[in-house]
Amino acid sequence: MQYAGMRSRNCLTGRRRASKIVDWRKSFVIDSKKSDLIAQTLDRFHVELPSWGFANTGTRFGKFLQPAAASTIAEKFSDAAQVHRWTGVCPTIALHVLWDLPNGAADAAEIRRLADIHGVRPGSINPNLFQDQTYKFGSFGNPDPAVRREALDHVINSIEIADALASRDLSLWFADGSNYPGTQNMRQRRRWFIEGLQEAHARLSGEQRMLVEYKPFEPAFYHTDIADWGMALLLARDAGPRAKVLVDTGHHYQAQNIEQIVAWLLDLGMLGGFHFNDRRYADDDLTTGSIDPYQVFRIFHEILHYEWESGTHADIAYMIDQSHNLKGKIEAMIQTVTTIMELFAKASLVDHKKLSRLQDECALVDAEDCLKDAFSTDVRPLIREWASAKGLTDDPMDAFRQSGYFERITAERAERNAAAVASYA
Ligand code: RM4
Ligand code: MN
Ligand code: MN
Repeated sequence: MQYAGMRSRNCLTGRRRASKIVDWRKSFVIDSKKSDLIAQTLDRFHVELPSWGFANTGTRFGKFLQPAAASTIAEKFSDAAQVHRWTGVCPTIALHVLWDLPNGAADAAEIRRLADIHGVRPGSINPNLFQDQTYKFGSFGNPDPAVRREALDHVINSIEIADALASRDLSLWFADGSNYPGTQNMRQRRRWFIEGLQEAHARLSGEQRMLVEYKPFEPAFYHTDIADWGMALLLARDAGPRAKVLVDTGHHYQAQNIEQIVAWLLDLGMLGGFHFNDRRYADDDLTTGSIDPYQVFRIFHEILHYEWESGTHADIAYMIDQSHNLKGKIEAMIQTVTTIMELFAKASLVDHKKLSRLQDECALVDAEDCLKDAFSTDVRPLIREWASAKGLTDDPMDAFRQSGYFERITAERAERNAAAVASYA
């Protein structure tokens, strides 16, 4: 161990090591640069909250009902506004059409009213093509043309909702697939998907985009029609220029290199957005960074490295897609947002110029350490500094807990939630 002012010799080179005082001055200079970098990075960082993350959701075996869970869209807006109030980086909420706008575009006026009250805008619009009985054998890939039409009409209605709410992104996830080999024509279903996506794409206007999400399995257990990023990419290209790929971090096989997918999609100009969550096994929808924070850091690093190299801003919709069966809904969301901010801030500290040089030189140890130095930096004091300068609390979780909001909604909602259905069968 070294102490301030102590000098010692490097055992390999025999050269004198710099004293701690010099190190300290150096780190002070770097720290003020770091705090500027982090402030610039966080100033332009937003992450979207999912309306469904505040509701009682569970596993396929059942739900553990929480007394404070939101069950109306008004409650979801109110809860999302809490997360934004204390973190300052969540100005939008993703809406799931069937769950949040059961009357379609007719509900848009109510959504706008809630947005005004709570200061949180509607974000991506998520059609629901998996819940109705009619979708038992799929939606866009269903062999029945009447069901395919119904699915397309729902997507078109969703685009009308997006129009009415000035929402930019239509976020498409399809549960389509099959459970048994030989039971469906996969090539034919691909062509039906192209038809449906092209027709939907033709309805987009203004700044609107279509995000195509992929998932390897669940609810279908033999084949999924959009199983991976390659299929999503090809379908998005077929759909039209406003279609991009959405990467849900929980939708990959074990050991898949997600940041490589991100790097490729960036290079191709086809990365539209993210659904953040974490997983240990499958699509577990655990809080982001709870299992593997380094993975999220590596994803952010690829994005920021791309931006540095290309001198462009990557126009990516950062969204959370989580449901919390055990943790308190709002606390889990604050924890998630805080973690995402930390990992994004860490990634902004990578010395890109140095890293590029080390990559060119194939200086493996130094290049890897360049990345890990940023990951190992405790950015929390710098984020607190940024938050205070913005007039935000420097401890979102504590501020939320002190606010009394949780106690109030628990008292208001407990009775209704206790009467909800929790069973699996
Ligand atoms: C899916 C997928 C979708 C989400 C639904 C609820 O697994 O991640 O994005 O809307 O879950
Ligand atoms: Mn998702
Ligand atoms: Mn999912």
